Amino acid sequence: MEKTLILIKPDAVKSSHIGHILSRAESEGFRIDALKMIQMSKQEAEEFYDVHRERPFFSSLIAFMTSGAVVAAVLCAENAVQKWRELIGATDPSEAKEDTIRRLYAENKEKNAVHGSDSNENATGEIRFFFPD
Ligand code: 3AN
Repeated sequence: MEKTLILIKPDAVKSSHIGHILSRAESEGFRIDALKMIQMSKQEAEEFYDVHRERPFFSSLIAFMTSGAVVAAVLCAENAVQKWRELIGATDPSEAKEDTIRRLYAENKEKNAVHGSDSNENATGEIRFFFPD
């Protein structure tokens, strides 16, 4: 069994999609191993998205990610990292496949409803970041 770190981002929290997204995760065979709702500080958001620091959208992304609460969860399944990435779809919801979570719930490339770790190595680091215990 593999683990991945997911976030339900402020846009999806505000538009009342937490339940839909967690329910979809469970119905697709993921087990929720850890779960919490938090308000990220600017410093935490900057650390989490450090790889994007030089990108033109960085400051806007940080403002968005700190604009409201996020839900962080550890999901467990076989091949969890890739399986969740497929379920959420492309970064840009207009390019995401039908019935993917981003296609259903995301507004645009920035406000794109959910996050998922992109490798096992990053999953380990991101799980430790949100669930240090
Ligand atoms: P993904 O979340 O699909 O792995 P990344 O890692 O390329 O996408 O980007 C991280 C986050 O940065 C995205 N989830 C999105 O919120 C934001 N982002 C990515 N590309 C853009 C962009 N061109 N304009 C605005 N925000 C972006």
